[in-house]
Amino acid sequence: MSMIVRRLSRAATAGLVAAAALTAAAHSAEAADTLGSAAAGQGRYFGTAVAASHLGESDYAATLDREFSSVTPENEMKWDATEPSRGSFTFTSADRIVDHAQSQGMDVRGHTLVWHSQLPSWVSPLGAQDLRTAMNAHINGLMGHYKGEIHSWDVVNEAFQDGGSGARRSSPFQDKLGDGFIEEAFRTARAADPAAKLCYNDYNTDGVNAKSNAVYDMVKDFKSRGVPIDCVGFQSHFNSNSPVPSDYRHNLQRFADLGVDVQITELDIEGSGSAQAADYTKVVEACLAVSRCTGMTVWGVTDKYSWRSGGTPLLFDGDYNEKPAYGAVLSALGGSGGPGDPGDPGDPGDGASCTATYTRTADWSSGYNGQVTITAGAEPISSWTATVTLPAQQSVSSLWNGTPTWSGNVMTVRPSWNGPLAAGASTSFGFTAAKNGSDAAPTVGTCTAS
Ligand code: 9MR
Repeated sequence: MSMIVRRLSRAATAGLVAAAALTAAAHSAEAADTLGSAAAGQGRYFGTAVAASHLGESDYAATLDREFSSVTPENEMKWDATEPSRGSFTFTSADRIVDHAQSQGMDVRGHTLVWHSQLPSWVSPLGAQDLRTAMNAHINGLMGHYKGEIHSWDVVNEAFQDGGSGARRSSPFQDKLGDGFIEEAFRTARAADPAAKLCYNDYNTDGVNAKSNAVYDMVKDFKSRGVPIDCVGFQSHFNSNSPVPSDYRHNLQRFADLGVDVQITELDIEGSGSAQAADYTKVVEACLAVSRCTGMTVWGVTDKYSWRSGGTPLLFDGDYNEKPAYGAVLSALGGSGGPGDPGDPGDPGDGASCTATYTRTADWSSGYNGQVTITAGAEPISSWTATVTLPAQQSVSSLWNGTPTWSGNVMTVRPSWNGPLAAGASTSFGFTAAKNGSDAAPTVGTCTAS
């Protein structure tokens, strides 16, 4: 199909798109308990990277449609996917994502037009003048096809080097066209779709460092000379080697102060439990503290499809369960998982919950010490109840950090001082039992939370 035909047919569906957006807005008004609706309450979008190949998986699509208000195609708009041979554009996979997003009233971020990676092999050998022509034609091809349909475009991606130099990264564009290729790409992009926000996007620029200083200087220069740029994307791929910087908010703010929007574009944080949740909270709070931070995008729906799946860096586990990090983000966004609203009953599958696990912490011939650890689920909880069934012969002589009531050999334990728990946080109670001839372990029943 030629690009022109596709452009006309995309434009013809615009009325349907507007209707879908209205439906989604009405839905979010009554359900302030999802990432997208909570972020909307803060005047922000909350997005995710999406792969077209997973849209047919019902749990994937259901989680995406329920929670997110923006999507970024993870690979489908890149140069190798859209113009694998010169002048021949293929939009099948990218269109699938855009069509899905529009049917759900979601925004679309375009990613990415000019990048040294995922380039088809025909690009690198081109001579300077030909490369310039090809770059502009690629920008025009993509932005023309999606004209009026993309909220923000990552026009240039990752053009600066890591390390302390603040230099531009070597790439066919840099090496043949020099520093000016970035400016040229932005000018071409503005003309191709004046309605789209034009972003520069990079990683390891999340705190103040030589690389972010170099990007800062470029944005400042662009603003002073009237080169069109509207936003800077901070990818925000974090792990123990690259933690959330302590000056993250300050860095976002100094870019915003140049007169551009800032967006968190590819957020993921390796880890688990309350530590991961706390890091996510820091990121969300930083964005909310900067009025020009217009939205956040996590780099995938579920840990199992993450580019760093081994590091479980996302908000939903491989079975699409909400992780403690999910509750933390929702809470930080002021959603109904917040500390003032634990166990929201209008939130099916997202109520207050806890788990209880048992370990024997000391053992001697006539007795033992047992410990039960209570861990809150994806929402903060105000209280918990756990049952422990002891073998018939055994008896408990003392119990600490909990309040027991007895029914036969079943003890029901409630908190003494340690009822409220943050999402993913843990407490424990302990007890001393006499074996009276039975060395068997007690069984811990279901933990209930409120
Ligand atoms: O998540 C993307 C992964 O599926 C691709 O294999 C990879 C190829 O380079 O790109 C990943 O996305 C990258 C994004 O486009 C730019 N910033 C870094 C992301 C993670 O590598």
